[in-house]
Amino acid sequence: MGSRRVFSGIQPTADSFHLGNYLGAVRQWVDLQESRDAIYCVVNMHAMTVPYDPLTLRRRTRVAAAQLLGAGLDPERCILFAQSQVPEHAQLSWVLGCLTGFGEANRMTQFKDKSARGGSEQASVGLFTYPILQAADILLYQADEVPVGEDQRQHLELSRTLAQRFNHRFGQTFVVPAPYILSAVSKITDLQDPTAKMSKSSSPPQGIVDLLDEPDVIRRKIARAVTDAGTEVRADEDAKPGVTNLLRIYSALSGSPVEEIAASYATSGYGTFKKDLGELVADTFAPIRERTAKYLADPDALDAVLMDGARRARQISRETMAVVRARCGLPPVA
Ligand code: AQP
Repeated sequence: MGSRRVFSGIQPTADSFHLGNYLGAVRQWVDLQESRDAIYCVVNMHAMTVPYDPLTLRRRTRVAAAQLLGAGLDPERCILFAQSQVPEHAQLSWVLGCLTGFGEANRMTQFKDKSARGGSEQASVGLFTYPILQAADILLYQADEVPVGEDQRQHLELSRTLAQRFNHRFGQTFVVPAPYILSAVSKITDLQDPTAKMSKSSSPPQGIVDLLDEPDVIRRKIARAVTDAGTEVRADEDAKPGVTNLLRIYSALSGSPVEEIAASYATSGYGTFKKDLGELVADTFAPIRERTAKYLADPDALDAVLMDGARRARQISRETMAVVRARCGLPPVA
């Protein structure tokens, strides 16, 4: 038996990924390529579900791929491509959309949040059907596990439901994927509002640490992170959500347990703690930023990596879609 397969995607919706994307997803992607059959995707079609500019989307797709490579993805150890390069994603999405109830799709909280932000009349049908395209991304590759942050749990549950429904109606076809969510890093919060998720589209710039921020900017943002009343460095989700978020980040990047870190800053107060954390984040991101710049300096080579990944991905996705068509009563494609 081959190794278990993982699949995950990330949207090119900003000029940089942030600390939440890195700790919640990308770092797991890098680790998992060592032990799993790993397939990763820059989900540029998902980025079209909100208003966008074509040139910016093109640029950000490259920037996203460069950051993933800069963070440690290795095309020899995983498949990396852009979603739009593999047409089977959209094809399977249609099939799954025809199996999804309107009420079921309407219960997705991310759609509610994002459409409420832009005015629900303005929201696109693509934003509404986003989780169905996401299910297609995952099911096409028969993924066993999907490394994501906590915010994606509901979407993943829909992917599981759709896989089971298809299998039940048309015969065993899809692997039912399991979430791979590490609770310690699954919800990194906004530095300015520690009750909200750190988010590319809804956090203010001061609330986000970008992977590509200059070291000085990183140090400053962490130094200005909202901490809570008092001076004691200790984890307490309810009373000290800001400090708790910073402790989680510190722990994830240093490998030391939260309690040990809290104990070592017991007498020094927030200032020293935040200064050291700023250094730690800056030191972690600096080499990633440098490697990303190198990949971006040669866009042709970057495009070639994605194209090669897309070719390899298509060998799998074509096979899945051929089975899906046959099961659904659709003739083969020309
Ligand atoms: N704050 C977070 N903590 C932990 N994990 C997070 N992820 C996102 N934010 C956090 C995880 O990062 C992966 C890629 O996310 P995405 O870009 O595809 O979309 P998202 O979840 O919607 O992230 P954002 O930053 O909020 O982007 P926008 O604003 O564009 O929608 C996913 O695995 C996600 O769970």
